[in-house]
Amino acid sequence: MLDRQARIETTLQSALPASEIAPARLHSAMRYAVLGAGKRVRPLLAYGAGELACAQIERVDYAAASVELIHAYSLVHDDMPSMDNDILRRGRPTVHVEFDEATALLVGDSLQTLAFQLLSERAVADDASRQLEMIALLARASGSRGMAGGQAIDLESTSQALSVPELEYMHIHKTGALIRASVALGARCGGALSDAQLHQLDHFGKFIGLAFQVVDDVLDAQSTTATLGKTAGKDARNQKPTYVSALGIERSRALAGELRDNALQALDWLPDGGGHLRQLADFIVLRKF
Ligand code: GRG
Repeated sequence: MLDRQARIETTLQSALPASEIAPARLHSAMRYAVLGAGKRVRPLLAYGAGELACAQIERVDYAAASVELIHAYSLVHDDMPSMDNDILRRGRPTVHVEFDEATALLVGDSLQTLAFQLLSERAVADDASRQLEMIALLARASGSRGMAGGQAIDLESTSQALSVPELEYMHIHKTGALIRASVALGARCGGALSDAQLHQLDHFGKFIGLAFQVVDDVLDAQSTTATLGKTAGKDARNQKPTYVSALGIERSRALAGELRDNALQALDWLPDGGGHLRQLADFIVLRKF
């Protein structure tokens, strides 16, 4: 993990425009939003899937970076006053606090387009049609039928008691779609997996994406702001429907374990039993921040 985290840091460093390049304030803010913090879960998943597909790691670098850029953009916009209105992210002031709101908006826009620039300009796949498939995959996962749509449902759901299937629907989109896309993109950087294996890997991505969010809900309820590096206890304060509000802590933890088990079962069909993805599934479910 440390090796891959260092790799993605280097890739992101070089992909982001230097702070001195005009417009310097925007570029500084983009670098502030992306570099030096974050668990890099999505890139780690892309590297894990790329390994199974025997992908050249240089290809996975850019696919992984594109997903992390989309993730970073979503955090910047999510923290803004018109959405979650938060002042702390990754242990630091949020982008609109450190810079200003207009800059934060532009940071999100620019990170999103940089993601698609990387995925289209760099050689990330065996051929052009596979590369186009990857671009479409990331677009679908990020847009109104994926992450942004999930965020819209989240915003509409404040103060409402959602059922577990409704929560699942929201989270599969808001958080799950990009995690699932990370696995799918990494796997498409190489050519070693059959369609059936890609399908199994997609099951893994779907289950682990949902498990990630269930754990996130538990951490928000149980952990501290210092440990998380973001404001804890926010869901209850903002009357957000979560797995914890629907099921309680213990049943939410049990659900995360079941989702992890389902994810691991899907990996049984893959080379090396899924390799590092097995350990990443444990990291996602057992993490403390
Ligand atoms: C604004 C279009 C738009 C979408 C926002 C993902 C999202 C949608 C908002 C983030 C809000 C949030 C806290 C969601 C819970 C799950 C989540 C994405 C947590 C943060 O991800 P981590 O834990 O963060 O991977 P780091 O900082 O480690 O990268």
